[in-house]
Amino acid sequence: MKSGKRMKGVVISKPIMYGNIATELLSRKTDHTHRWTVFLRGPNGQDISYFIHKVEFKLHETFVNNNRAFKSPPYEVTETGWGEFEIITKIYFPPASGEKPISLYHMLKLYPPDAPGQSWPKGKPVNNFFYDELIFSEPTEDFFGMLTKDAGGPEIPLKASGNQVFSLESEVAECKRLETAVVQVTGKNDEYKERVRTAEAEIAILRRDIAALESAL
Ligand code: SLL
Repeated sequence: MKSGKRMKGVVISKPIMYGNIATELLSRKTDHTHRWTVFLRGPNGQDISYFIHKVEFKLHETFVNNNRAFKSPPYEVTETGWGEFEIITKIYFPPASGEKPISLYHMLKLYPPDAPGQSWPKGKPVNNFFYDELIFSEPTEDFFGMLTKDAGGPEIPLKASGNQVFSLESEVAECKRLETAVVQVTGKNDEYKERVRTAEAEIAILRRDIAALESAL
């Protein structure tokens, strides 16, 4: 039986990985300088198609057929080209989900980051991809059924290896980095507040002195 009833208080998140890799073309027949692939996939290589209806990649208008749609994985476009631009990846969910499509904005990166004094090895791919999570708040009963259909197991591996750069371990390390940053920012904040307090006390003294001098005139 179909159920579009929303499940109160239920939140489900699904990890995704999206972005691009690019390699410089070493032999060029046209003005194209790079081969690149933009993709959306499970960060652990896991299937994500069971809760996705369609994925569209909107490329720059200079590309023929610049709106590329996929109803099944792999959700990716490989092209050659000469420039960087923003790619909109629009994810559609099954009609029964009642969910609106989600758009991800990604800057296609072809060139390596600037590292003074270091040269990028010829032919080494440039990676520019990200981990993210799709959050479904109060899904319909039908969509909940779809979202929980996978066999379970960790969504990302315990440790990073090879191409799998996002792991539970790197998540913990990232949390530690954030905690350290929070401590540093809080410390600086306290320090500046103390300086403001001292300065305000000095201003109060000076104001009193000025008032005393003015009344003595
Ligand atoms: C730039 N604002 O000027 C950007 C636009 C567009 C890149 C980049 C087309 C390839 C083709 C292509 O690479 N466009 O001709 O099929 O850098």
